This record gives sequence, structure tokens and C-alpha cells, in this order.
Amino acid sequence: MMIRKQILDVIKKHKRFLIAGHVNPEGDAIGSQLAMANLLKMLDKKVRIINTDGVPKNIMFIPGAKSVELFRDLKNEKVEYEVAIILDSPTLDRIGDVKQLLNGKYIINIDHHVSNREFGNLNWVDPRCSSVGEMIYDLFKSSDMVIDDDSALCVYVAIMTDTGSFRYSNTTARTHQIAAELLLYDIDPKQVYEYVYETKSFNTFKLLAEVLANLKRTDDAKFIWFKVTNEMLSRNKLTADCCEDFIAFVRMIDGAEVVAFLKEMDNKSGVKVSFRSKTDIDVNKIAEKFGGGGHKAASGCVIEKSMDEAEQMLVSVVEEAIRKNKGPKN
Ligand SMILES: [Mn+2]
Repeated sequence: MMIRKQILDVIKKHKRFLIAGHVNPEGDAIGSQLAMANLLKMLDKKVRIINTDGVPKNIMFIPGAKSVELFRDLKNEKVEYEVAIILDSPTLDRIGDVKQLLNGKYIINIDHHVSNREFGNLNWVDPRCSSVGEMIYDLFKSSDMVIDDDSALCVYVAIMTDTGSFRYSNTTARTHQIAAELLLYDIDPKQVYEYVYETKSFNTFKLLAEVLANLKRTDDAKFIWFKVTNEMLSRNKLTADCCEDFIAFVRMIDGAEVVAFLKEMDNKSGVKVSFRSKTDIDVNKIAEKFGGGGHKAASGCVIEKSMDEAEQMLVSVVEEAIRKNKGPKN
């Protein structure tokens, strides 16, 4: 409660705000940014949301999505503001080019990544929260403002996407309590689900079929991974954002303990890796070995190597983590 009060005090004392989130934003980044912006506007503040990457197509339906600006569209405009609010980003590097707008300004850091580096002047980091959306909901509750229909939908999308529709281990009783309250607003869960998950193109499924046909696994089948290269994307006329949730299919495999998605970077400068853990193996720690981070059950990193080299390094590190997790043999 204390930290929320401090954040609201800082907000009250200032007029202009910048809200930024991580590169390649998804439902939690965008939903929490828009809900935060609504709270600021209710408090009679000026606010701009500026990100490095655009809102993904499946999230465009949420109210206010079009108000999100892109850093590259600013040209050389000087953005006037006093306080930056950084959401869902464990480090400042995670916000990409927008970092250039910060130069010494006051920073409020609100995040739920266990790997958060507390880079702000005020840091509210709570890994027990399913999503930053859940935290913005709490911030609304601590303020004198009442959540409106638009903000309720933004928070709902944030929570729904970060919990994989209330399936992942970050889903708590509190997550459901909040979701239950949000459903008292003008939200149609079936329609939200369709917008977020059921708008994939035919070619996306062709690519998914190719990915599934080429799954790889270690001999004990506890580590399963798959790759998407630039060639696979261009051959199917797709962009990288189409395969964000392929990993959700792969983690359905029984007996898998860790799954990973290796995606060749656009500029071929390396491989972006996403991890999911189905057991108590901490994939945040695995990602940290490669300079990345995230959550215990979901994390990511970039390995600046060729696909083959990255794959080799990854397999040995994950195999070791799986071995260690069982404790010493006697
Ligand atoms: Mn999040």
C-alpha cells in the first residue's frame, strides 16, 4: 500500500507523463499502459504513450490502442514531460529506443518480473502479481478514481494474456477475484478471446504445421524446442509476431519440463529464445546465463550466435538445469 501511495503522490505533484513499455509489446504491456493512461487522464494529467514497437494486430481492438505512439514517428520532436512511467520492463534496455527520451527524468518503475533491476526513482516490483495489469488495477483502487469500462477491458486483456487465459502458474485466487470484478463491466469474454487468439491467418497455421513437424527433443524428452528462421517466415509471407504463441502448443506435450522457441533475429545478428517451464525448473535463471531474464516459468534472452551454435549452447545449459533440479545422485 505504501509504495502505491508514494506513486500516487508523485503523480499528483506533476502534470505531464510519458508511459513506455517493452519492445515487441503484448497484451500486458499495452493493456497496462492504456489503463495507466486512463487513470492519469482522470487525475487531469497530460500523458503520452510511446513505444519502440507497434501494437500487435490481435490487441488493436482494445480501447485507446490507436493512441499509442511509436518512437520512430517522433522524428526529432522534443517530448515534454516530467515523469516517465515504465511498465512491464525488467530493465531500461527492454524499452528499446524509447530509452533515449529518458535523459535524467524521474522514473516510476512498475513491474512483475522477478528479474527487475529496480532502475527507477520509485520501484514497485511485485512478482506475485500475474501481470502489470493486475498492479494497475490495484493502483486504481488506491486512488480516488473509479475504473471505467475502457480501463476494465484493458486490465482484463492484460491479465488474460499474461496468464495464458488463467492457465499458467502465475494465476492466483486474487487474479480470479480481480477478473470476476472486471466482468461486472462491459466485457464479453468470448469476444475478447476471439480477438486475441482466434484471428490467425491460414499461412500462420501452415508455418505452425512446419514447426510441429520439426520439433526437437533431448533423449529423455524433458527438453523440447523448435526453430523459426527468416526464410520460413518469408516463404509463408509472415512476420515474426505471428508465431508469438506457438510455444503454447508445444508446452502441451506431456513429460516436457522445459520448452524453448528459437527465433532467428530479423538482422541475423543472433537468435531470440523464449523459455517456458512446466516444473519448478527456474527458466529465469537459465535466461540470465545468456544475459536475459523474465519470470520463473517464462523468460527470454538473445544469443548472439548462429542458429546452430545457439542451439548447441542452449541444449547443454538446459540439460544441466534439468539434471540439477533432481538434486545430487547418490
Ligand atoms: Mn507482463
